[in-house]
Amino acid sequence: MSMASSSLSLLLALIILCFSPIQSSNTIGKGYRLISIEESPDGGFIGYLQVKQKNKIYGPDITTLRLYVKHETDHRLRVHITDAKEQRWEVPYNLLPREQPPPIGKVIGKSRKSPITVQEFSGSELIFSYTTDPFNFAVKRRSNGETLFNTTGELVFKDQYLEISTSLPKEASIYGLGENSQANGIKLVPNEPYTLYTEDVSAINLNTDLYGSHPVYMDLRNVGGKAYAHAVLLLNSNGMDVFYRGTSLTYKVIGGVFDFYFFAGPSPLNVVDQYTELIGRPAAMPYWSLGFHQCRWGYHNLSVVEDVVDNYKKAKIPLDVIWNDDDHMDGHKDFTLNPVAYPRAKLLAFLDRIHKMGMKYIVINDPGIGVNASYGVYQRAMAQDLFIKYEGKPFLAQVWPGPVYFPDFLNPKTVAWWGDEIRRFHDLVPIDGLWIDMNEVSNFCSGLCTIPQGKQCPSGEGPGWICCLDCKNITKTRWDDPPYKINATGVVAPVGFKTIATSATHYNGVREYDAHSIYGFSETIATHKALLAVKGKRPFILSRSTFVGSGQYAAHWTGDNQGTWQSLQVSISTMLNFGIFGVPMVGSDICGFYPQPTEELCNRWIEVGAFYPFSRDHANYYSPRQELYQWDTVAESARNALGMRYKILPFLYTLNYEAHMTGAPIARPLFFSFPDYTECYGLSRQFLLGSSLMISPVLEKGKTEVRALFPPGSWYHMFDMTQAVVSKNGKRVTLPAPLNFVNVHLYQNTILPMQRGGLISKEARTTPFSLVIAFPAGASEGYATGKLYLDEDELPEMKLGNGQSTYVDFYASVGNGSVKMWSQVQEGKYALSKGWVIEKVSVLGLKGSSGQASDIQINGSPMTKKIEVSSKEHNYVIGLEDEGENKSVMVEVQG
Ligand code: MIG
Repeated sequence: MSMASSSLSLLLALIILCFSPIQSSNTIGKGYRLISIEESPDGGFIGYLQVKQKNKIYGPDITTLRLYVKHETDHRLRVHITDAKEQRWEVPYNLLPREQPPPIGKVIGKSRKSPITVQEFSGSELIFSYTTDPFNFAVKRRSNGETLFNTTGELVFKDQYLEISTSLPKEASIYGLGENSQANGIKLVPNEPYTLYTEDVSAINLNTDLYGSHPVYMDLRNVGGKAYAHAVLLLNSNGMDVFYRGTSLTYKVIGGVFDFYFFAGPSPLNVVDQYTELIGRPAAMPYWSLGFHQCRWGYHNLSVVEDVVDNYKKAKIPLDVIWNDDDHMDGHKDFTLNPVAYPRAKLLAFLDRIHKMGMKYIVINDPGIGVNASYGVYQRAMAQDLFIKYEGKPFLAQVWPGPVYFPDFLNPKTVAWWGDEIRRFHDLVPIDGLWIDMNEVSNFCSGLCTIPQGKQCPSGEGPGWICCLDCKNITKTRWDDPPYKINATGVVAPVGFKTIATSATHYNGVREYDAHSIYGFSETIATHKALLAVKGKRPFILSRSTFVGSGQYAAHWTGDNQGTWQSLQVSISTMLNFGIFGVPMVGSDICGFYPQPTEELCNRWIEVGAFYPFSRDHANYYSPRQELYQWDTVAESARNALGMRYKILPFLYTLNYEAHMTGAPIARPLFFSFPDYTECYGLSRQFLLGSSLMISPVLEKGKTEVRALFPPGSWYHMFDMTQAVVSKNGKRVTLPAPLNFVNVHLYQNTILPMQRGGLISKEARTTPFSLVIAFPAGASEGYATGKLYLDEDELPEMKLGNGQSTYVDFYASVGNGSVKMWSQVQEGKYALSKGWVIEKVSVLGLKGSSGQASDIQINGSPMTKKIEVSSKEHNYVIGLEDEGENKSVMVEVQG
């Protein structure tokens, strides 16, 4: 981590700030008084806070708190508040590596004798200031003086209840705080509680806490026509309610510490860069994972799976990955094969066949390990005592296999055992990735259960998901029944409901109460480690539960949605939020998980889903079949939309690289590219891939037009590049959108690398490239840029400099009657060795008719078509590189 700003922050600036008197919004206490503050040797500041007046509401106050403030980088400020005397639970530093605050209990530096009135100290772009009595703090942006965070009211800090509020200007647009299905779109709506606690609650439940916990928000403000974005993370894994009231935000947290990180931005892309610098960069994804995936719960045997693959081929719909839900398992037990429905020899032959074509195979895996004395996986875990415990015994729960115990992934031995089980399973079935489900963690029962005497608990679907164990209420400790009740599941459901009892214990005495929301995260890390070791390749993991940092290891799908238009709409918001959460590889079950989509809906869904970063059709056990070839119209829409996806795979892969390097989301809200354009701040029915490819889908029944917002500039129609929308100041345009057709537009100033496409990404990848150069329509002067990253995509690392990757920056300009294009190539040898060529260059937007070029020559040869430079003689080698200047002119077009 950078220590760059620490010396700056040593310069204590004594500036008097006037805090306006603040009306207290809580009635829980009188807050804290700052009694001392001094520099800490690591360049931060340490202060002590004394409670002003004790009370017993939600438990006794913690008398003395320690405040630790540090400018960790020029753009990141940390404010950490904890008990001054006792170590409290924090998100484990081994799971989410980051700087550690100085240990508590030690007074560092000299105590300041003189009373402190109001002080400010600063480093970098974020200025921290505070008042002493009551203690409050504020964070300001240096460059424009804006107050970003300004605690109001009185701080509350009890063992099981922490409360803090900040005021917000009315004009702030707030995004994030999930996982949550936001019916109102990406921009948070005031007066909704945002509850964060991982829950197995179907994603069709709107505005309620779902599978993941991401206590981070982005705040976008337009100050005098210029946009500024910043983000605030409260790094805390305990359950919490965040109340957003439009002009304030209140956190009510049931444990842990206040560990705030402020990220200065100022652009949305800067924010995600700074955020993922802290929490971990999004995972490198193998190329094939950007292809299309087909899954379903209820592929009853291998022949069905084989049939699905064949039908995709017949329908000429692209397919890269075929999945199994738990149907392949024996009695729903992890790491097993059903010998009748999925005989191993046949499965291996099938995998051999599809692997040869370049296709991949992924199966599901649940954390619950069947309690079954003859089950090796169980035996080996029992032998090492690896399960989460309650009153000294493994905590009994029920999931698909019937009675189960949950592995405790906070125990390093569990991580090793899990790795070994994955290795054993991989020896049995050479899977290409893992899908980890039910890891919130989900339990069909609540409470303290035993296996009923003389009764067999059924496994599997149907009755299998009704709790059959004998259960009684847990003896209520304050962990099972905390004084403040978060709004878990949106209904009054206590913590511990249909999950592990919150008084259960993990490794080292850690309480489930604290670690609940990192269960899936800890399993994800263990799974990633295992797959990497077993396969030696870039792992692909799909996880339902996520936490801050999960994106470094896994992709995410948005859980159990419905085959409804609303679920289709909501999928866009959730996807865009996960981009902000640092989990850019995300998508929803295409055509809906249950009960079943209409043919029309499935058409529209694949037209959106073809542009999800993670694109997978998945359905429930009880739903009718919904593979894309099941309806002729859907098959056609799929060929159109996925056909386009497979042509832009090199672009998507480059976006994955960008995400991995800088945290930039693959799918982005429009405000990422047009932050000054306030019209798009709440836009949730359109989205961008990268900075300039805009998807404007139909999201309503019966519509054959779409009214889409076009931010200022020229937008070229991807399915007919002679068409352009020229938007001078930003406008809404009604576009035709027949059933089989989705509107996708490319923004000016872009060079888009494409290939010919294909039915499997492995093949599509070997085809020649084309470049689309989009200038502002009709401009006499203009420029365009683009980039392309290529590598050996199954190598664990995605980076330049290993001899197996190439990076190209493309540039083009138009001016003085001529179009020039050139490129800058890094590590060109790899691309050259692969023989990749550019077969076609299309130039859009040249003067003349609407967005079309005329009389253009390329290296002296006249163009045959109007807008396309297309000639066999012009095979431009991407890797062409002038070693000396590291730059090569690839093509010159004369206007
Ligand atoms: O209790 O494995 O969200 O995608 O098909 C349901 C069966 C368990 C939930 C997942 C869903 C999956 C299903 N699982």
